Amino acid sequence: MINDAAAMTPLAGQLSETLHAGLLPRQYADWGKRLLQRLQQPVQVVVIGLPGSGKSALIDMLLGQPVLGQCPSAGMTEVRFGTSCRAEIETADGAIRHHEGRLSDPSTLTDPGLAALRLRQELPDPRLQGMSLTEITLFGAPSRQSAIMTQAVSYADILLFCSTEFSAPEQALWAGVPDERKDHSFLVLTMADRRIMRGTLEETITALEPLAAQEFLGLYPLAAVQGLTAQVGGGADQAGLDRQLWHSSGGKRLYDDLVHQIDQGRTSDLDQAEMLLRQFGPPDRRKAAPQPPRAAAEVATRPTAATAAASPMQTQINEQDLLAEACAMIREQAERMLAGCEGAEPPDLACVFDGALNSLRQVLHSLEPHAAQSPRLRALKDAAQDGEEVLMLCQLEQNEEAAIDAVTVLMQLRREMSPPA
Ligand SMILES: Nc1nc2c(ncn2[C@@H]2O[C@H](COP(=O)(O)OP(=O)(O)OP(=O)(O)O)[C@@H](O)[C@H]2O)c(=O)[nH]1
Ligand SMILES: [Mg+2]
Repeated sequence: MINDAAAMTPLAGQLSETLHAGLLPRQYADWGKRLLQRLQQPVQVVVIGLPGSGKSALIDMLLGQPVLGQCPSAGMTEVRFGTSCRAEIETADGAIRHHEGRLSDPSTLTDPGLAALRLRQELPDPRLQGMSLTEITLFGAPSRQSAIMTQAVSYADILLFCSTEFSAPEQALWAGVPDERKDHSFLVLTMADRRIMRGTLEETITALEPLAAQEFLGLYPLAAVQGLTAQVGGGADQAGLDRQLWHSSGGKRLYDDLVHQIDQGRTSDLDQAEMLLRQFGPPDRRKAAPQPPRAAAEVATRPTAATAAASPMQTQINEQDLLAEACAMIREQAERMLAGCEGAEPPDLACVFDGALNSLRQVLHSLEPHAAQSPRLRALKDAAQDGEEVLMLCQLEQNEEAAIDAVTVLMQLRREMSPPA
């Protein structure tokens, strides 16, 4: 099956041309190739866990329809975008069978003894153009499970680890996952409704939360069956959603945070591609004006005196007012950044990188239309542009040292814009 939805965007096209023309220095070429690959395919979300841990139910809940249902287990089950609803079943002997419909249809796997190695489901769900969902089962002896985990980690952009208890052997398995993947992973405590019935949910959450905070983006108790019912049960609101149940099942929190994580990853990839093109792309692409904010991760740009003055009707502006406003905006953003990060342990580095980059872009946005007005404004605009690139490089490192560098770049620019004492 071909996923032909992933047509090349203009940005990916330019990156591809830059790579083919050999314009990227050797030390950036691998990074550029990996980036291009990521830009051309949907974000790979892998739902992983032991047999029967509730993976298929979670995927159905995310899709808002019973697509996998009780279909027999396979080593790997992919759900991705397609123009129609159809499934493909690959057996251990290499045979491939097609089915028009869903894997959950009772007629899909007619032979109960059939050992499916790999299942694929295509759905005309536009959300799947941005992400594909893959269920991977950790089966066999611990060494086999560990090998499956390693493969899954190399394949996944985001991991959802499903477990009803996150037992010691599961913890040992997860310990081998590289930190950069852990930073993009969710621990889903599945079948939470059963724990509620037994009265053990609270104590389990208390016991697991510190570990989850260290090893994952967070702990997500989930009653997936109820989360699906909230969407298909003919609920109260206009869209047929039972908001109360969607919320209380844990579905809403997991879904919203997953979408946010996907958006963040996408934004970071686009930023990196843009930076590479600005540095090394074709001459007409280099140092081009920054793009307007693209994604939810970027704060909305408030119209200010400075940005309002960017209208072509009003080309002259009081330089001091413009710079004073830019300085005030950096201070305001820095306070917001500090408030957002306060108390976060470990420190919320993404908040620092996003905040610093957004501030810098707003400054650039306000300076650019007036850069020709004076040598000082032109020099400051160039400094902001260089700062933007340094910040993007800092973002790649994602460590505390880089976060300090990011804030330093911002403060340096603010100092340069301040009136002489
Ligand atoms: N009560 C309750 N049952 C659930 C929940 N999630 C899954 N189940 C049930 O648990 C059983 C296993 O769930 P699946 O989603 O098939 O688990 P799986 O991890 O995909 O299983 P394999 O693919 O066989 O490894 C099924 O009978 C589900 O209906 C839940 O949140 N609450
Ligand atoms: Mg399953």
